[in-house]
Amino acid sequence: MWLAADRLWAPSWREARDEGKGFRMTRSVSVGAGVRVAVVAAVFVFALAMTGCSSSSSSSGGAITPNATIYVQNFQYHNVPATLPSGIVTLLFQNQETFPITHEMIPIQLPTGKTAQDVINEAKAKGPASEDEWLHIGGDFGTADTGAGLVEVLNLPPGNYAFACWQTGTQSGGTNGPPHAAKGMVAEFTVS
Ligand SMILES: [Cu+2]
Repeated sequence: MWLAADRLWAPSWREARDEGKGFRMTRSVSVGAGVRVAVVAAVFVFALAMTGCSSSSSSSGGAITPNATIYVQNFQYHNVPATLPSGIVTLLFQNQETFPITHEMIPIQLPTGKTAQDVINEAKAKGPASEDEWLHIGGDFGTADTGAGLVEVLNLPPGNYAFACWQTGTQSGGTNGPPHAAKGMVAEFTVS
């Protein structure tokens, strides 16, 4: 059942991303098909919960209870846990800007010795293309416009990671500003 939903739904999701950033190369760590399906299924269930059935409080589908709710305001992530447990973690990412803009929360691995500041510096120096310098963990979960949110399900081994946003929208409505990572939209976290 979820496999069918994956086939129907995932391609249009990826196409939408490709249209937004045609040059972007997806370079994600290969996770098991089961995890990939679980991620898609989790987002799918969340989407269903957000778009309908609001009167059904006793749904048998099982509501998602995130381990943490992270939100973005003023091009900064807020409430990013300093440490997350290894294993499967569910995070709700919400765009709570006061102006219309698109954000994302892409998990990347930080190589030994690298910090969020390095991600910021590379984004300043190389622009959106700097995204491909970092190993994407768990893939590209898509974007959230102001007022919207999405669920990310991660299965991470111990290590150092960061969330970052390479979207290029500006507060005044432009589309080709610096990647938000260059404005400091990067947050480190540790998995132990
Ligand atoms: Cu952003």
